[in-house]
Amino acid sequence: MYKISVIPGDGIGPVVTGYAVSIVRELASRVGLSVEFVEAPAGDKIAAETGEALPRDSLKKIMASDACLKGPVGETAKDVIVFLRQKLDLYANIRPFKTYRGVKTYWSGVDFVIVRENTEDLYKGVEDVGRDHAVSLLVITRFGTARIAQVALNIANERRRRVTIVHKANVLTSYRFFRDVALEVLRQGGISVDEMYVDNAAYQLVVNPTIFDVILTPNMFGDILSDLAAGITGSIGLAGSANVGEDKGVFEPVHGSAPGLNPDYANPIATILSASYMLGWLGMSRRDERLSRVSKAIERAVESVLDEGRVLTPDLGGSSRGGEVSSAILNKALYNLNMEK
Ligand code: GGG
Repeated sequence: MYKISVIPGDGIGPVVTGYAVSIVRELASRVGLSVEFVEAPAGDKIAAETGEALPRDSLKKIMASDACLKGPVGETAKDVIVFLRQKLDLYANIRPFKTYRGVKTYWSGVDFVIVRENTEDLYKGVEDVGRDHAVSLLVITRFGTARIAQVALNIANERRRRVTIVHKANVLTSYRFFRDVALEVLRQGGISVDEMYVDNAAYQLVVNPTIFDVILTPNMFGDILSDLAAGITGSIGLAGSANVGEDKGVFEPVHGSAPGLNPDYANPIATILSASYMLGWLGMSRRDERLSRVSKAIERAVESVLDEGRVLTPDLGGSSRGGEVSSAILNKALYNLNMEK
């Protein structure tokens, strides 16, 4: 039995996490997996009700679960996801970006992963604010950089074996340190390694995104470049992510809670893909092939739906509801699982 904690979140969060949970529940039962979902409220809404963005009871549920699926939270990101990354030492934030045939984009053939260091940099939260000043400490350690570089290396070895370290070494010595430590690790790996200033990386992502395979970057640059990368793929509604450490994982869409959007028309794919990454990670860490099969079935189903381009939410130029997209993905994933038999 696997226990999955679910943070429904704010805005469109409860609706998109609901679709992802339904898909996982249905597919898990088909391969004989027993999965229990435990709701762990966090975010703006629960903060308004209780005064706590991440109530103690929710934290307990998350820590006691095998993995957590998290919806977007509104203004309380710092108290929820940034806190969880620190508390559970989820040091690797893995964010894949791809273009699909049925989604209108300027570029085709884009396929890269941003590997974002997730516990250090300015997001460490070492800050001092007074009436006339505000200071945030930029923390980069050898330990933190070496372990995220190792993650980038491992991912590159499963892909096209190329890592681009993105930094700002010409201005900040902390980022020069990040670059140098990352280079030490990656040069031992027998893969192709290059480096780029973050400003140039932002430009190259817009004018030449197919050059990238794995981008390794500190926390804040990873946050910002992720939204840019999502824009290249047609919509931030397609970008899922994994926050993982040695034995814990929280999986979430890259997008925010979109409070102005009708939740019925929100794109659920980022959350559905995040659920697929969660099952893939759990399958590897628990050595359970059934989880990996469901994960792959979902990912392939998303790919088919987006390649066909017939059932798309308005962010992708379509007129379908999130529920129709979710059903189309579930049907294709069921087909994928049956075809394996
Ligand atoms: N990029 C859209 C968004 O609102 N993301 C939520 C957020 O800011 N999360 C904090 C983080 O990823 O560091």
